[in-house]
Amino acid sequence: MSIGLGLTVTLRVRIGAHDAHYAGELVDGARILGLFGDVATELLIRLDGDEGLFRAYEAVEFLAPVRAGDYIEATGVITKVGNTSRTMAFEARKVVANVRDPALSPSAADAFAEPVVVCRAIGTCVVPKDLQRRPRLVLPALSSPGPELVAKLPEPRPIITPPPHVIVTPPESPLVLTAAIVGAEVTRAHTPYLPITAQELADEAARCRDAGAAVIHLHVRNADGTASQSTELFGEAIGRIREKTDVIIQTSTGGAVGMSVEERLGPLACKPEMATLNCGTINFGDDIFVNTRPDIRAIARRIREAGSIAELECYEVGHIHEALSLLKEGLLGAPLHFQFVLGVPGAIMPSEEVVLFMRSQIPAGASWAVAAVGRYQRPMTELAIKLGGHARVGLEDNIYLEKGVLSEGSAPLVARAAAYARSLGREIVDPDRARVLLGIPTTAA
Ligand code: KMH
Ligand code: ZN
Repeated sequence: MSIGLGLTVTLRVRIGAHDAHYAGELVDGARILGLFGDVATELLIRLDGDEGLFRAYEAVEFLAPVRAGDYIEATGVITKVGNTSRTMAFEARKVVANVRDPALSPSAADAFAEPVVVCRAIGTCVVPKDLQRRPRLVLPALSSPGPELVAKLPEPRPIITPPPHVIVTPPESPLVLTAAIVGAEVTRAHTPYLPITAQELADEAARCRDAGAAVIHLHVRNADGTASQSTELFGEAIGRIREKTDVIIQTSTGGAVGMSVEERLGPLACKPEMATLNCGTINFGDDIFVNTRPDIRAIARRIREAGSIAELECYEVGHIHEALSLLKEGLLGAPLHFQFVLGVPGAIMPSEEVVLFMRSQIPAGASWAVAAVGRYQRPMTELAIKLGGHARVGLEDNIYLEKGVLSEGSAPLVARAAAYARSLGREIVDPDRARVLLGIPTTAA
């Protein structure tokens, strides 16, 4: 996997009077780029054990003036790791400034309740292969300091790099990431990283949660690796997941092609917080994934009886319209949660136009996400995140991190989506926040 994705560093500095370059004590934009250079260097040292070189900025935006006396917090996050290149997103925020009110002392200054973003940039650094001294990642330094260090620090102690979730841009629209960790079709022959036992599923769910997933889309497998919808196996997997992590568990009611509807509904006896509702029949590769209109209605009723929230799997535009019929018939409650499943061979193929059109068909207040198959997963995930939707990644839909490079489980795919989202300033929500957004009663958790 691409170690280093999502790695985040923050520096905080006071801009001195000697930095003021223009009228009104205004500071040169280059001073902020200098801070980004220092942030980038620390990121490279943590990842590669080398200072590396800054190669290019792809974009720089100056958004608010910086003046002498301002305290600037500069954050960088690694969003892409190539063989020698490391792409980073940067943000600088003003957190303290002089008041500059003639009625007050010239030394009067305020700490802001909300930081002001002064600059954003995206840039690429390079560490030549022969200078890389990996693995160097010093993760403990990125989280809160340990108790021994805290005891030695003067109070208050705000200067240690804060954990990533408090240093990203404030949310514009919160993002729910779902990890589809196993599915029904992928086998160990496709990838050795597929979780199969309840313990493996729980370990992977916890890794995905740590990487940013709030929801786990869950299938289970028999001991021989074949797909199952057995209540007992789901119960065991859910129990193990619950021991390790607080994710929302969304069980499949799709199962595998060829299963009867009754068989597919096995997990509902576990009363999961969420369950999928497949909204139509499609060619599924060379098979047919059958969801007749009466089946869909029967499954919708059973999901409701289980007290679960339905996620509406739409593999075609018409499936959205079917879901809207169910809403009218009273079989679903608003707000609806759509998953646009794109790229199943035999069904609709992914593209921006398709996503925009599908989005245009859902009612106001409904949420939407994209789950795209195979090589479409990454670009469609990024598109959905850019457009304000939610996203699902994971081995069920795609086993590769890059062309020809297997992802070591679903967590690296989640981490990459999360890093991309952070680079755009989207807040990645934790399971509890996702429960509120999805209307899941917290008592069921
Ligand atoms: N395995 C597919 C045939 C769902 O989980 O609800 C169906 C599926 C959808 O995976
Ligand atoms: Zn599934």
